[in-house]
Amino acid sequence: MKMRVATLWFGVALAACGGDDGGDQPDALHGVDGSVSDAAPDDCDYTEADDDGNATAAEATGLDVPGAIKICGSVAARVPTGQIVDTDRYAFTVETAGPYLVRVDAPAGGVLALSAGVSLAAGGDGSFRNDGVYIGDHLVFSVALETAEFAIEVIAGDNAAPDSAVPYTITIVPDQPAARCTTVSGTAAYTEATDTATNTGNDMVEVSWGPFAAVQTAATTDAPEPSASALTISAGMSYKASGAASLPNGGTTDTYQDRDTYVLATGAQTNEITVRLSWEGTDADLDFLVLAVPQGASAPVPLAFGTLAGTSGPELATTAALRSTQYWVWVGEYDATVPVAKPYELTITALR
Ligand SMILES: [Ca+2]
Ligand SMILES: [Ca+2]
Ligand SMILES: [Ca+2]
Ligand SMILES: [Ca+2]
Repeated sequence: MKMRVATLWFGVALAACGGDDGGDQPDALHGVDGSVSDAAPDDCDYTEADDDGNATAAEATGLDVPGAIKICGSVAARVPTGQIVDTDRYAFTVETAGPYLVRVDAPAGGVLALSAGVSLAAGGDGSFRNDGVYIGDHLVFSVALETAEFAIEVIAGDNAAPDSAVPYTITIVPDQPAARCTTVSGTAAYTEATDTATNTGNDMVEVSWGPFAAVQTAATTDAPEPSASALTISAGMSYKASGAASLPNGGTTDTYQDRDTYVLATGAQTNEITVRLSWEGTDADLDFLVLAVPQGASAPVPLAFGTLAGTSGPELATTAALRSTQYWVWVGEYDATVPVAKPYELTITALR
């Protein structure tokens, strides 16, 4: 991970929450109506017990992985402080190092502005591991964890107190991201086609680290690859796209060389996607982002990061997504390496 730290994702929620009907939704967190119980399901391994205290001290759940964990909590109907309605932290122990898949389901959440992240329970610099943003009805992310005590932090934001508490469940299970998203043989569903002779035809986004920033290019001559039709992702299916980080490249305006942007679309039943970026050799550090399609000239909001620091692929990331919605997948070759022409392959799949 290139120096990313935990982020408050309210801007993401504003950009991404639209509901499955595709309509424009207000950006506020809305409490559920009275017909939805906020009682915890009875199959919880642990139930939130100290809502006031868990903003500062993680509740000790006594749970450990690789056994599956299910934590039940709720976003309190509290007047926000600095737009934060509720922060809930829970500690758990990792007995076996490896990748884990974290989900926060809040099907009654409506347009919750909610994020969750995993960090070392001890805190401090370098403790952050990964996070995800709530989109539609849940959030999901994969995270590699070492043997240690960790805390998962759920943050809910709004401009006013929700009408009522919003229940959620956190599940943490062992993950096999590479097996979930294996490469696809045969002809690619889409091949990069509009990068032009300068390799800047599809750049769209400049990405910098330290601190992280993603902004649209100043150029008005670039456009995303017209790949939405070929890359409409149905749940349970996998799709291949092929492209190349090529020379010449877009230069040193950011911390990447060639930058390539593709449009993908979720199918009517698809509410999360996994992206895999792979390449041959160990002489280039390729990264990708999944981005909400920006409105106008606004900065595109990243939903998932495939940005490990290293020249050995693949990069993998999983994110929640709205159904029947377009997103950008952006691929870049990181500046730290000597520029080389590097073909790559994207695999995009959906568990659900
Ligand atoms: Ca709390
Ligand atoms: Ca709470
Ligand atoms: Ca290219
Ligand atoms: Ca390009």
